[in-house]
Amino acid sequence: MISLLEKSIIFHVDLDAFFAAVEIRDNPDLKGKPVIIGADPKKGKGRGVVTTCSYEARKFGLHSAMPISIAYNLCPHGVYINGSYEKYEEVSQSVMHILRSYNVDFQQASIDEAYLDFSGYCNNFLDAYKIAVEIQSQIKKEIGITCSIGCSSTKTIAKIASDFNKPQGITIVEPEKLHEFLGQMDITKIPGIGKKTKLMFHRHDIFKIQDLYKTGLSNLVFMFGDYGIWVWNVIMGLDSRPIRENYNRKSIGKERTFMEDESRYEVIISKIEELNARIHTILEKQKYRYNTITLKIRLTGFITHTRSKTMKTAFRDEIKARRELEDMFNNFSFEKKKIRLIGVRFSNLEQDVSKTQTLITDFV
Ligand code: TTP
Ligand code: MG
Repeated sequence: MISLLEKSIIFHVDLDAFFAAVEIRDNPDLKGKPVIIGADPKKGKGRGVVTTCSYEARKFGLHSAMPISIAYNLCPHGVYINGSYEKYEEVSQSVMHILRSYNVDFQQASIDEAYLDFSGYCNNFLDAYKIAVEIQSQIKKEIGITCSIGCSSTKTIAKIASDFNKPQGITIVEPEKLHEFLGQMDITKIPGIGKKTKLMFHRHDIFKIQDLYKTGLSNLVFMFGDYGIWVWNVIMGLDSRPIRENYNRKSIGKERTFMEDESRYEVIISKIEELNARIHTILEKQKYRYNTITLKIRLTGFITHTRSKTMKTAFRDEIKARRELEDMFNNFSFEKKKIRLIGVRFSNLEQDVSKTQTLITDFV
């Protein structure tokens, strides 16, 4: 079946094993080795999780969000690196600069992915393929890392396509090949159908995308209401979400200097909680979600340390943030020094999507 959006040519560019790729680029000795970015594994006793890992590490079953202790047990000989978010942000900006230079509608979707609308630029999907090759080789040559590219007539299908053949893949899905491409995939390949929502479909014996096609629009609407319409539009290549530049690097934070340098755990923790709560009131009011949480600790003598954690998906959750901040603080060893100042910051802000727009998040 041919989609109504046949003429749209949308790219989704996603960097391969991004944080790990930057570390390997900067230290060629790591090439070919399982490289894991995340918390300190402390010989299997560490807390925290894997942020990402190289494809060599993935062969041992490692993946993002896996507890670092499990990762260590599966791959004790891996190279474990804490990572430097600032460096990755810088590399990300250079990549985005290259992509923006194509001067087509552009939307950065996270630190390592972006959408581009090449509809007016390419005449057909063969042209699109040539441009994809060019983008890949330019990023490789100028930045020294690789990416995978998906290309189709909607953002969602382009995203599924970029993930289809990683690393260094190019996957073009022409509208008439959509059913063939998606049919055998598990429904969780659709961004927006996760571990919980899939159960809703399983109850109706829908496991693969081809089961959704077989069910048909009217049954999907009967079963799931608006959500059924949304999923149908996705698999038919009809969800025409606009490409808009909205990735926002703004941040919001607060800090407090103690009247006297402080060492009491409860006092420091309650100050962190207070700052967290105050910032969340503002974030709530201004409808901002964030990807990165940073805790700043200044010790007596002005030595300042920061600890950050970045999540792939933006969120706004005071309790979760408090837990993350407490973890960062508990893992920080300040060797009996007193604390002069404490700060909390949320960055990589994204504004909530307007209610008038039909996005996955409206349904999930
Ligand atoms: P992803 O694109 O999800 O992963 P990736 O680039 O490491 O690997 P892939 O080849 O499968 O695309 O995320 C991009 C970067 O974002 C990743 O390198 C590390 C970071 N990240 C987090 O900080 N937290 C997370 O939960 C995830 C999934 C990623
Ligand atoms: Mg990636």
